[in-house]
Amino acid sequence: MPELSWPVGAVSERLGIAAPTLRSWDRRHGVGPTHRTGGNHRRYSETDINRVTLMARLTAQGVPAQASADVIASMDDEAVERQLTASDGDPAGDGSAGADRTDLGADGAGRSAGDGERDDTRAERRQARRGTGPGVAASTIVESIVSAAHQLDGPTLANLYRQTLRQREVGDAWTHVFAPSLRRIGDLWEGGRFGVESEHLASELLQSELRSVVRANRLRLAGPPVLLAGADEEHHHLPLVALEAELARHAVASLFFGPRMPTPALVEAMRRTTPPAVFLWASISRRRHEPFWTALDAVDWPMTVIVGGPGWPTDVRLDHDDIVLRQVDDFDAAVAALLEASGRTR
Ligand code: B12
Repeated sequence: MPELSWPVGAVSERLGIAAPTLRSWDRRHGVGPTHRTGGNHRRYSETDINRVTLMARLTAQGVPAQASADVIASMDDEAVERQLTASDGDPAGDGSAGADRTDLGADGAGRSAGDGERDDTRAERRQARRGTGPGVAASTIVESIVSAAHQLDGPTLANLYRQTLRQREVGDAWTHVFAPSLRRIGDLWEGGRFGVESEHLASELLQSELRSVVRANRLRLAGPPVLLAGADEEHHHLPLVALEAELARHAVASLFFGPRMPTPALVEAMRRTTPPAVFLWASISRRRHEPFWTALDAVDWPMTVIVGGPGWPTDVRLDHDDIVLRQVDDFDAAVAALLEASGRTR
């Protein structure tokens, strides 16, 4: 039996998307029917309709039309279907259904103007959202972030980061969206398919959006600050920025020293502030003889030293009367250790 196919008007009615928008997605972005009649009229199959439905969800999330179309073009029919099923049952697609999230509709869509999307009114977006579900899976946002970084599309990247932070708490955003995006970007760079300029842009904009969470909470910060630093000679420090933001959400003050913190300077800062905890990040493998451990001899108050990141050996040990050393493997464990050392609970 031949597959049923639908004209534009019927698709428009079924999905609640204006017919001119459907035509524009087809003409400008290649998301449309794979068949036309002899008279050149569009006819959408069920798989075409799935693609249009995903397009509606992505653009309603604030992903610009071309970036959405690029993501969709990179997926086969089964991946599109899986994506739709995931976001039907769970808008985030990662089991976090029901989490507090802000409606992303029209205000997140600023970048799409100028490419034919102006005819998408806010009402149409709302309609599209109602007809097709409220959200998209984390994996699709990751794809969009990677694609925007690749195209050096700064405004879209910033928008995707911002919208993600509006929808998700920092830890959730980091673990399910930002860290997977960074790992993808790192792998693509390693494989020679991504320039370091994309990596820099993706990192800088992410820092700036995470810092806005810190700024928004700065008046609530209380208690003695914990110290956050990158080990000496370590250039990576995004996990520290994410930790700073999450701690700020918990009203825990921190002193942020950034990457490449010289060991003597870190120990001097510890001596001067006697913090309850220090978190030290390392992405790149540490030396055999870590000078930090010896430098900790200067500490004579009870405190916790927490190390995290793939650069640390798995068996770090410290023999010190006043210091509890903890090694953590993920973001949540780092936050829990820092909150505990600061006398807070989640
Ligand atoms: C962004 C980035 C940069 C930026 C850093 C910007 C910044 N402000 O931080 C720049 C461009 C400066 C940079 C430079 C370099 N980079 Co770089 N970079 C990255 C990238 C893409 C993300 C880094 C990041 O934040 N990772 C953090 C999270 C997302 O990843 P992860 O650590 O693997 O996560 C694991 C755990 O740590 C845990 N986890 C995740 N999140 C969190 C959070 C917390 C708190 C905890 C405790 C655990 C945790 O989960 C994962 C385990 O499954 C990574 C790719 C990658 N896979 O990390 C490469 C990567 C780390 N870089 C790499 C390299 C080689 C370099 C350079 C040496 C390149 C060069 N030749 O100059 C220099 C570093 C110089 C130095 N001495 O440090 C390699 C490292 C390989 C290695 N192990 O040695 C990577 C892995 C890329 C790759 N695939 O090859 N980089």
